[in-house]
Amino acid sequence: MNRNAGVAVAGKRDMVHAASAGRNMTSILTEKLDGVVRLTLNRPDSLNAFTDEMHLLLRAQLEEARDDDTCRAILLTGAGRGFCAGQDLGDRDPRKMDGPPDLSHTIETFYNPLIRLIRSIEKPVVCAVNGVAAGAGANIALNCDIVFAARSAKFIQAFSKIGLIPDSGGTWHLPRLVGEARAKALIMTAEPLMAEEAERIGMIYKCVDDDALAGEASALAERLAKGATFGLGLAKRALNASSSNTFDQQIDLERDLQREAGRSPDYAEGVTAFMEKRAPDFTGKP
Ligand code: LHQ
Repeated sequence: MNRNAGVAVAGKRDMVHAASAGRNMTSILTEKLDGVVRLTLNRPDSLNAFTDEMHLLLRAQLEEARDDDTCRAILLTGAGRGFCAGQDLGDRDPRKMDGPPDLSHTIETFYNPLIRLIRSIEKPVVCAVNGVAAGAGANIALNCDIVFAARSAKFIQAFSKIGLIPDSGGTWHLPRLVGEARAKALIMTAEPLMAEEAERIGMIYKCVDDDALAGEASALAERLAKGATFGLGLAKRALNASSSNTFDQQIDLERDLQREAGRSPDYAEGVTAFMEKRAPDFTGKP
């Protein structure tokens, strides 16, 4: 059993906000500390399975973090023993419907906007997978920039067990991250993949001991938040574009983005600090 209860926040909090999803339920916790906005999926009794309301709250919090100049990195994690079990199936139970559901509506309204948003935010998005990540929960994690997972966590492409195909970018990320052979097997068998193996095959950045997850993920997010975050955002833009660009298009894009990066105060500060043999003091400003 995973002993993590999400990523705990130590020290002084700049802001603590609990986004309420009604009926005394607080489905997204938002905390800001040292330039990092930490968003915690918080429906632990359902392993943080997504409701529509939770989607809207998470999206709103992400948009706020995106637009907040003092937020320079985002950390996503889950409360309790799971990270996220994907869609709350109780909310999409065909027995409660008049006819066959149109799941494309759910994807279009909730999952795709969330996935696109995370990918488009030009700030590092770190994910701390504190326990099981199943269905869309697994693929939302893989859509983040840097993924840590607790040793007890597992990733399950659970979709095939209920007759669905992977969504939330799973069919895009998985073959790129782990190769087509492994992607097909994970998708078709829905077998759990333990965090250690996920790291070994390159699906995630790092598997860490359960007790170390909160500290390691927070430390990296805080370190990135103090870094040259304007440049990190441009690097994310370049990486996002690389999969659909030709080599020539990509190196042209690198040229253009490097022009922007080179004009930033962080470049001036980085080189000055190097020459003066001192630590840089980056602002992340364009
Ligand atoms: C849940 C869920 C859950 C509700 C655990 N919903 N309650 C997009 C488009 C539109 C519709 C469909 O979906 C999608 C995207 C998707 O994400 S499809 C995939 C949906 N997710 C799944 O199929 C995973 C379902 N869950 C599981 O297979 C297991 O719960 C896993 C393997 C994640 C964890 O197993 P255990 O550790 O044995 O925990 P558990 O099964 O006992 O779950 C704990 C509780 O959480 C339990 O409630 P209870 O009241 O009995 O304690 C579950 O019912 C509830 N829960 N997942 N997705």
